[in-house]
Amino acid sequence: MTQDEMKRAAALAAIDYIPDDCIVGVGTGSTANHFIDALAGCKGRIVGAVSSSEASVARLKGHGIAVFDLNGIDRLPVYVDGADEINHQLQMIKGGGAALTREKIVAAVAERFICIADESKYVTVLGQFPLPVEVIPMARSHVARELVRLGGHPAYREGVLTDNGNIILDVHGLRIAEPAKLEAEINQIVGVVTNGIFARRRADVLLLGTRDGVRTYR
Ligand code: ABF
Repeated sequence: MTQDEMKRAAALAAIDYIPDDCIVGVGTGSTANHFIDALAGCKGRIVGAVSSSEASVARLKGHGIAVFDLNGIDRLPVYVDGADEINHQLQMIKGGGAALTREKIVAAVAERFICIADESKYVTVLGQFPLPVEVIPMARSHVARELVRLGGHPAYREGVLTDNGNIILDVHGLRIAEPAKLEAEINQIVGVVTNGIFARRRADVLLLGTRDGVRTYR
């Protein structure tokens, strides 16, 4: 089984978690793309979606799925998205696709976060994947210096602007033993919009695509 087949299997399994007649929160990335394609097959039983990126909006609309503004809805029963790393407490690093801030906003609203991933994403300690931090452009050097003080090695992601018009610093060399603490510390740096640690709002369910099938963790 290839990595992409494991991603697809996890994405298909997420369809069982979608209640009828609801608006579904939809994430970003190649695993989320498999989920969007699967959602198209049962679009008659949902009202529509809210999305965490312009790329996913385009894919949803391409399938004829209605896309709603998050500000216009009362509740969001479920959000389905991928991750760059997820630990055994279902805390994640996200943002490899640069959509972390919108992902965190949609995740905050959702009653249930279903993470879909292939087995390579499941780790004991977060931090092998460089931590993405979205930063207001004029604060780039200041934030980079503060991230060095926290023990990281930030790298400017050249040529990338987020959907919100900001830049991304990818922080290498962190061993994230206390994800919730570091999430809060980095968010305190002036100029940071948000960082890619999802610990305060972790996933509720992980559907992990493995060579032996999809495993469920709660
Ligand atoms: C989004 O897509 C992210 O937050 C994460 O960066 C990425 C995962 O990528 P993929 O599904 O392509 O492996 O969910």
